Amino acid sequence: MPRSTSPAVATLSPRRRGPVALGLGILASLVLATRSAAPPVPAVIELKAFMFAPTALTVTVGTAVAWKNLDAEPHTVASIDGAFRSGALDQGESFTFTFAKPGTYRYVCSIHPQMTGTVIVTAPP
Ligand SMILES: [Cu+2]
Repeated sequence: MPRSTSPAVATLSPRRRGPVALGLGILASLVLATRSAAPPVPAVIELKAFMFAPTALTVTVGTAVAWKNLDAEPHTVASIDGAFRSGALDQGESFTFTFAKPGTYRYVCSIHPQMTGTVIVTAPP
């Protein structure tokens, strides 16, 4: 039994669909633009099991990075070039440094120098 064509379908002309398609196009562009930007990274580095996690972190200029000690042992965060240096962080304590200049910042725990990490600071896009 043949189905009759619905008048509602007939009114979906390209002209009617135009604005919707345009809107979806803009939405898709926004999603793509968001995706192509640098992915959001956690600006928190955990100190646990005598390691910095993540070992290397990339952030943009102006980002505040927080190091949080989860170990029962105290740790410090000391940049090799002297850009930043925390005091001893007991378990649960944090140290925060805001990176104002692009560059590669290598750091260690001054108590356990085998603990090393890197923060890479990039200029804003
Ligand atoms: Cu340490």
